Amino acid sequence: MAAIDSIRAQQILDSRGNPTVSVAVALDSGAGGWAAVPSGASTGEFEALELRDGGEDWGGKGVTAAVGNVNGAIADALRGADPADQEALDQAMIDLDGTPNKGRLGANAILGVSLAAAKAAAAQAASPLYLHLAALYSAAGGDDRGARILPVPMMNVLNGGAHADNSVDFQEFMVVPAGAESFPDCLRVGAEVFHALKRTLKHKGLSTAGGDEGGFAPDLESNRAALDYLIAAVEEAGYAPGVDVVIAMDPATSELFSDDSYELEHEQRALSSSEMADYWHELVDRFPIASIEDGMDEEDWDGWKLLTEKLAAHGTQLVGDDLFVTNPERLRRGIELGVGNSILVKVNQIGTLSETLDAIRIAHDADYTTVISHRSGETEDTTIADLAVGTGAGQIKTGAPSRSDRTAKYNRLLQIASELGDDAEFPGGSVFER
Ligand code: 2PG
Ligand code: MG
Repeated sequence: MAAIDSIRAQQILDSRGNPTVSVAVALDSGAGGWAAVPSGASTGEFEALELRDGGEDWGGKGVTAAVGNVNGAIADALRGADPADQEALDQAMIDLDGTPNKGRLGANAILGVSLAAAKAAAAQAASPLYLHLAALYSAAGGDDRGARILPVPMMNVLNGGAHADNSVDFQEFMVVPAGAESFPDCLRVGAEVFHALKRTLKHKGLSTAGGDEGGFAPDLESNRAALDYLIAAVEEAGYAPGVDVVIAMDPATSELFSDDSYELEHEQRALSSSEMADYWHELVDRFPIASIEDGMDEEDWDGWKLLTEKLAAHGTQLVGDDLFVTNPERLRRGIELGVGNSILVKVNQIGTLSETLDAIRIAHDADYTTVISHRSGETEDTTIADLAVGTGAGQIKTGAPSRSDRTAKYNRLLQIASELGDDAEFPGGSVFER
């Protein structure tokens, strides 16, 4: 058995120019693994804690304390441990932290080690990461989906909300080329639509400057206008909306909710939960929207229930992000209440790989779909691509087909697709069927 020899963290930059944690785990065999931690902007209230230094430097966003926790307490605790026993490593860090939200050592410190250790273990076994993650997932009781399903991507081509400085309230307008036959084909269609959208916006004299996730961030008069532009771009690229390409949205409404109402600032109106549910109903009637994420606030469980009942007949995928925060407990509560039918999975919301795999397993067992997701602040780390294939999640959300922090994940999936060759499966639109 190879054992952990050293764990070294360091502060690096994320895609927004903010500090984040990277970790290198070295084994006594000479094998090793490296990981970097992502960071959100529209973070859910119930996420595990991202430890930031505060103070003057880096606008208070330094992570030297988190780095120190890895190089000190965590490295001391895990030296000599078996990197292949992911659950034991993660549990040791959870125990060492001792808080419910990883607030003492920092979820950013813990996650960096959790992911880097998994990569070291994969390297030691000379196994591609997605196969190693598939083995961990099945050892944790996950359903065996064969580690050959390439995920259907949600590509965020038009950015608003907390991810852009424009006049669009909703955060993400995504194209999903669900009619494609394979992952590489799907990516090509998404990129073609992305370029067509640029031409369409330019033609109208609108800005083609970018938002945090690589999509465009024009000033528009309404959220509906954003959907109109998406449809126009799909057509301009030569595809049929609703057949070749469907739409997914993440309005991130927890960011818009205050005093019991949803404030659509740029449309100058506020909606109650029931009006918000009607609003979504109208939109799915009018546009080929296959998926809505965080259509209600993270604590508006009644609103969520109403939305789920209203849109169930339409077969709309209703994804809980801020609602579930990749947290097995919150997900279980949602399943019991019949709230949503899908979970967004972000490794840094919960802070360990083991708990992430738990959340995916619970979702699959309850027939909830799973969407593995990036954060708006990303790095070159591509772990989520392997996680999507390893767990057979079926869907991934990792931004526009633009900017290296986003394309790194798509490019990793292309690599996996070519490695799998004829064994690769691509679910296309069937991924939304339950
Ligand atoms: C989201 C994410 C990723 P952030 O809300 O789904 O797109 O954004 O990382 O800012 O929370
Ligand atoms: Mg979200």
